[in-house]
Amino acid sequence: MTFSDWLRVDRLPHIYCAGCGNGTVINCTLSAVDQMGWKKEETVFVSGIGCSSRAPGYIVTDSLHTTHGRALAFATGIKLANPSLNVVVFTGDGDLAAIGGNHFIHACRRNIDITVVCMNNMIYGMTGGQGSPTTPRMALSTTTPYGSVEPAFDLCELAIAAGANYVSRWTSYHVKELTRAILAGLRTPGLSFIEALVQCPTNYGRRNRYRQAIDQIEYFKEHGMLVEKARRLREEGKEIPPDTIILGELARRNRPAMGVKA
Ligand SMILES: Cc1ncc(C[n+]2csc(CCOP(=O)(O)OP(=O)(O)O)c2C)c(N)n1
Ligand code: SF4
Repeated sequence: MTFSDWLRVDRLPHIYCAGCGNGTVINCTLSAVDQMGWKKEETVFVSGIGCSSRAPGYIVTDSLHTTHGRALAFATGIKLANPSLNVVVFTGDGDLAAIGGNHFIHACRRNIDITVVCMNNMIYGMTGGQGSPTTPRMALSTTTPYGSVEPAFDLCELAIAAGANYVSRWTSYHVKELTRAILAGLRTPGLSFIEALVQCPTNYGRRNRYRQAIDQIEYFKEHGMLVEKARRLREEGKEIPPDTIILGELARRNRPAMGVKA
């Protein structure tokens, strides 16, 4: 099989805007799932609400497109009721860290054996571009027309602090690395969290100097720094520019996990 065998082609065309980064993340995830050799009838995709959360609707397996922010609560229920299922969650930064923030930290604390792929476009895309918990300082959105004054969450640091077994960050530019990271997450027992920064040309890019999708992808390429290099620079007492995106595997450990297959 290839990743395209997992797509529900009768649901096409999809709702995504031209240049949206979400499709890249869906492809990377399906490629990783395909490499696991999982059966479709043993795999479930779960999501909340948002552009990112529309992803399970395009995949042939059983899926739950739930209420906003509650994907992890539903995923927890599926996994605890039937641990033999492979459960993958698609979510957005608003879905995961705003309305769903409480579910996020507790799913990590419980270390439930699911893989969570967050398409972080730093905005509420579906509802027209409101600021989210990951909107960078001074970024423009419909709710921060003079620039966001709030500090943004680092989703990966949050997942690590809360107890997830595997945590990694890449972007829609880093297709091979992102696919490998998702594969590593699928293989790791316990909660795996993969953050994928994605461009949203419609509601983030055009308000923040990235008029074309490629402009934001180039930003990801130029501002990404491997975590190993960032650690080395810190050890040497050197400064890391504040807009640096730290990339790579940020945590891999073996805390006791819930819902692991027998
Ligand atoms: C309980 C509830 N509150 C608010 C909404 C409206 N709503 C739909 S999607 C969304 C935000 C989506 O943002 P994000 O999760 O980051 O996904 P994106 O669309 O950016 O991929 C909101 C607030 C809703 N559907 N349900
Ligand atoms: S609004 Fe943004 S996130 Fe939503 S489909 Fe369009 S480009 Fe993608």
